Amino acid sequence: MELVHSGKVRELYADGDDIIMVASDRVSVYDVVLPTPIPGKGRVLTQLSLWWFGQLGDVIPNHVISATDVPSEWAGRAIRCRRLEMLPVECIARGYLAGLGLASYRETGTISGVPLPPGLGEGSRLPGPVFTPTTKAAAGHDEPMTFSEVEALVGRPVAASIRRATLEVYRRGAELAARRGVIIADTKLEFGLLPDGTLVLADEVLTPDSSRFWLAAEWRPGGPQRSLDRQFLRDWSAGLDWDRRPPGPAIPDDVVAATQARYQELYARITGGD
Ligand code: Q0Z
Repeated sequence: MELVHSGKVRELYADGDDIIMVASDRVSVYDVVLPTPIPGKGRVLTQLSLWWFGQLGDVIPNHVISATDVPSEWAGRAIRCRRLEMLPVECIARGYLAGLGLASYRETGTISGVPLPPGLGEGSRLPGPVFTPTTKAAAGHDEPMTFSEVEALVGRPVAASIRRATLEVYRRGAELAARRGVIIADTKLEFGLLPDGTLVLADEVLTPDSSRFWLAAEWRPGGPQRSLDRQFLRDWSAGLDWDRRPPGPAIPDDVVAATQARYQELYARITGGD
């Protein structure tokens, strides 16, 4: 199969008119891929994404063709998808202040041009979820876009549709996760178009590689929050003499096992299965 795109932790292949999205067991910390895989991570994230696509089927159509009709060596961690014309916008919804949203709020009191009330801090819940799109840079960093820039790029009707769909997917996902004690602070979605112009939800959905997950019981606004999946890796790597530049350090067995358990736990908690 033809390799179309290789990401930090995933690969995209073309198979005739379809594409096959394959999640690896690779993991990144502070944007650096570590040399040690987390066994089962690709499977857990793929299965979580599939579960969400199912839950969100009445919000928007998605790109999934089959979770099983994939080469056997990728069984469980690959999805056969409809090949779409992808929109050149990273669609981010934020319900809580963290990361780049926090940085923007501190500088301007706004995120993506949306004014926010004063007095919010790191980890604060926003009055309502906000659409904060960014460019899809081929290399380097994604840049924030205003909604007008999105309109100019994809046209007004599509811009309005992706904003509405992004916020609705986030609301539905956050509400479902909240019932199970998990906060989804923010999430990044990607959309594409079918040849007839139908808007389709693509890529991965509401996984810990595309979203920030916090345990509701541990939520303490006013400082950094513990990441449900990656905290073991962050805590361990913080104690190393590592400048956070590649190559990353090899992960010891006990940290691999703890991280593996967190991914498994997250899946079980959100889906109610195991
Ligand atoms: C997804 C990405 C990955 C690296 C393009 N259904 C689709 N049709 C056409 N293109 C895509 C999709 Cl999902 C598409 N990406 C993101 C995924 C590895 C980059 F697995 N880029």
